[in-house]
Amino acid sequence: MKKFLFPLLLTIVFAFVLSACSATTDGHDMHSGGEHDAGEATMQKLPNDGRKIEILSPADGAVFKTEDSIVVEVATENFDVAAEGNHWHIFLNGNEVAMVYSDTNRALRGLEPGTYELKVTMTNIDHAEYEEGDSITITIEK
Ligand SMILES: [Cu+2]
Repeated sequence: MKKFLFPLLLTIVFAFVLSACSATTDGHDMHSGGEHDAGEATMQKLPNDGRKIEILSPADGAVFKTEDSIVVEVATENFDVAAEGNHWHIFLNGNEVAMVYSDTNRALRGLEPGTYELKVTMTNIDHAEYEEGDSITITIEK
């Protein structure tokens, strides 16, 4: 009986890990591109060299309802978001949720209640990020 149970347990654990992985991958579908899932965490950060990005809205500490559309608007200096390949990334609690090309705003919807660190970074055509971004904290209430 024990000899049978152990592989069965392994299979269950493995299936669980697999489903957890695919759930994470689904989240990445919010990317407008989505072609840079692999190796992102290990990708080297680029020095800013005078490039700046600032979150204009929401305000730091802003509170929203779950049904709200949260418009993230940024301003950049020495970084043209409309230039070929240039774009910026939005992270919620460290998870990348959007890549924005040729625009300085993006609406986020359907966030679960909770407190989130909302972070933005400028990135080049290869999705390599400039190390200094900007971040604020927002809260979503039911
Ligand atoms: Cu990117």
